[in-house]
Amino acid sequence: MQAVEGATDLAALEEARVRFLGRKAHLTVLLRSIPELPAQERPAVGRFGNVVKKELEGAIAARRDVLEREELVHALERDRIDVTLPGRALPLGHLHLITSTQREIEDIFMGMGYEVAEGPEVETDYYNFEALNHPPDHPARSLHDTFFVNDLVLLRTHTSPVQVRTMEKQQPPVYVIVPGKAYRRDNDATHTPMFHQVEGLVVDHGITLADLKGTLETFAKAMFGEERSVRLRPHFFPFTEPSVEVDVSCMICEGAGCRLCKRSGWLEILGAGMVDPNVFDFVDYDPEEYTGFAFGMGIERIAMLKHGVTDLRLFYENDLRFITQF
Ligand code: 2U9
Repeated sequence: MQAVEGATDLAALEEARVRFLGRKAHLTVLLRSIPELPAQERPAVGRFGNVVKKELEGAIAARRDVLEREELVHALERDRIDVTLPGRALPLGHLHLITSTQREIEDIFMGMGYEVAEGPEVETDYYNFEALNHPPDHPARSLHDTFFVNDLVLLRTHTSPVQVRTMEKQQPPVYVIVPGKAYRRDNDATHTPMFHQVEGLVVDHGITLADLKGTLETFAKAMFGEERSVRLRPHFFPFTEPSVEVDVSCMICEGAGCRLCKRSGWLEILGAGMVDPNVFDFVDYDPEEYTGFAFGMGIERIAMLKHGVTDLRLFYENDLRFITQF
């Protein structure tokens, strides 16, 4: 009983059990030898031996109970988990700079009341060129500049077909911007075969070039800072007349002249113009009643100017060292 009560762990208790109740224990040997005893001694020895055995077994079971409980308490103490500790942060992705720039541009124009429209990237010659006043021999229509699927089907070279489709579906007023992918057979340091554009179209009563300039100045200030101003330079596009290229005052040198703006103080950010009346004829808008302006910008170029990215290819290499900076 002393050995059982004095056992301080389960291993010591098991040792005591083997010693006093195991196959070679005195008591076990004694009980096994009962048949060999004189007949009149057998009942007393048997009874006494079994009482001792029961008592020992009871004491061992009780002690095991106590020791197992103690062991559980220790284990719980040892393995305690602090559930209030913060978890390990999972690596979280984010929008690509092209996508976030596109959304930023969309937000600025939505703030001016524009709707966002989208359309197919695989287009017909009619929507991509003909309805946009490109003559049959325009160089953009050549196999050299455009990805053709067949004679009449192609990858859109700009998002302008969506504006044509929008005008076919609704009457003025139109205030719409069109973000999306465009495709051209170009591949060098400043051109990729696929790129992103946001174009805009406004058609309403009495729209003038002054509305165009005011709108684009509002955009340039929202995108590049309130201190910016814009200037228009004459240009040519088949779908607008007059046409302009639009510059924003350089955000690095504030117009003084630096390396980024090639000493001019100005950076080209987009093209624009008043919608050519021929384009209205294609969609059955009356050019005597309505006027409109349109503009187009490359999202990659806007993102590069705003964030000082110097190589266009970085946008498409998926190098996390670049992507995660934005
Ligand atoms: C309709 C009528 C007119 C869209 C326009 C531009 C000027 C322009 C370029 C900017 C850089 C393309 O991404 S870029 O290479 N775009 O300069 N785009 S006006 O004019 C339209 C469009 C649709 C019905």
